[in-house]
Amino acid sequence: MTILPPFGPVPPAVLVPSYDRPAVRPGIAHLSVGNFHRAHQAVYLDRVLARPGNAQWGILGIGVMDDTHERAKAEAMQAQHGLYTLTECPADAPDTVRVIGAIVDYLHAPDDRAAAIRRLADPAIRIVSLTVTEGGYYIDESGQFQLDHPTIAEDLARPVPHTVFGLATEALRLRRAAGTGPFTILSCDNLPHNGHVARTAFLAWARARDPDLADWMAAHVTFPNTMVDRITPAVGPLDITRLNAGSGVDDRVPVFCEDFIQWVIEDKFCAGRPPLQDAGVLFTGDVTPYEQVKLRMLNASHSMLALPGMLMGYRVVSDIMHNPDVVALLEHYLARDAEPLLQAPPGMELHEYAAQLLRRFSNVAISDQLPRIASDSASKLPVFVRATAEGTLARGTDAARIAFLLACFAEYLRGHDDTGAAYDIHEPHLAPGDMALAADEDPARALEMSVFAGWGLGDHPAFVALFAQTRAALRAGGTRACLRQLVTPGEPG
Ligand code: CS2
Repeated sequence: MTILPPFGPVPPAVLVPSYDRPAVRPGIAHLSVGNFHRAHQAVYLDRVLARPGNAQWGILGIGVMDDTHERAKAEAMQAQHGLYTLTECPADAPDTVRVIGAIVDYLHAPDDRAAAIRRLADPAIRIVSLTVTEGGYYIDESGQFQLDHPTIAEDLARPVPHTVFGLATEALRLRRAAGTGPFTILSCDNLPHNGHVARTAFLAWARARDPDLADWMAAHVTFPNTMVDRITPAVGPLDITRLNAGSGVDDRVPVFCEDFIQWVIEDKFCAGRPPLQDAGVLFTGDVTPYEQVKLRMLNASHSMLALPGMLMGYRVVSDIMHNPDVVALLEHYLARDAEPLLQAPPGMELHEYAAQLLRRFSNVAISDQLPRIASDSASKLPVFVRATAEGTLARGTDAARIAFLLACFAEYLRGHDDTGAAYDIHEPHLAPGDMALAADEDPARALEMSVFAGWGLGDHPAFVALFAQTRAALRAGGTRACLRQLVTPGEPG
């Protein structure tokens, strides 16, 4: 038994940090500490800290959202001194449980935002990373930062801002005044060119606040693009009990995930970086092919599972992977729709990547949740599916699978599955009026929803007709029958 305060005794099978944790100081501040951060970036930093000479690269976790869930997480992380268990679940081998020690300090910004800004201004902080979700960058369909969005407009008027853009900008103001130099802003969200998107958002916020400071940021702050990957399910109360029973540790905030992990980063760090290459990170001059493959194959497949799956009554990813029609849908989508528009990154083979995805989704040990993936589809579909939809329509190839997915999204918004069972919809970024468009008696009007703005779908009357027919088929015969038609060779979808 290892005694690891404040966990107390930790069973020998649980791996614990091998390094001198009290000597570790934060060099990275992470904004918005979700499960994904704790299962992904924190794991790489844990590996970095396990090697000698890297004690300056601990993580300061900063909670940003002012809600009870975030506050409870902050209290638990503080009570546990930043420690938590991560259970990694391979498909065909026993789970591994490790205590991750990389988060050495944690603060909840809404408690004292000025203090959070001062911590970011500490010269020891050389990277500010963030995971704020696809919709968290306030970028519209033409790639502009939404300065007139109420959340942003309100924040710009506050002396002490609340948003990640404001916290980082005000910290950079202090650093410039003190001559301590910039930090790198490192987006770890699922967006193409997430560094460019972050740059657009942070600089636009700063420019609206203080053009002179924005110029300084534009000249000094770097925003590397990154591709991140690790399937990390949500953790509910039953999971906590199950995970703690498995680990033998009494952890208030355990996390679990698959055993696959990948991080590809552009090497553009204005204030230095940890030797992440020693921890398995791939550095490259151009992340584009990696992120495109990941977003358009993995994440789009996830949406392709989640939206039809919710309607068919499935709630668990590995369960729906037993449905041969669903597997055929994914295989066809990947091979016929997504792959022809992609370029394989060096050393990668797209068919093999697709086959590996199907194996990852089938992993019963993680039993990932379809509601998690379906949530915020209004932000996800433009990121994961738009390019494939546009490419398919431009090439004039079969758009039936895309019409099916978008039609399932519109039907999903009705809030109940084909058996009538209700589910919760979490769509914080749907614009007012979108729900009415989805429910309009003319099924094609759903294509006017804000989520499809800029896709140009209305310029393709054949697609609009196909979409309307697919919705009619979903309503008339149910999702399973509609899918069966779509994947059965010889029968038009
Ligand atoms: C999922 C992702 O939320 C989603 O839509 O596709 O969270 C996915 O699990 C991760 O990107 C995997 O790296």
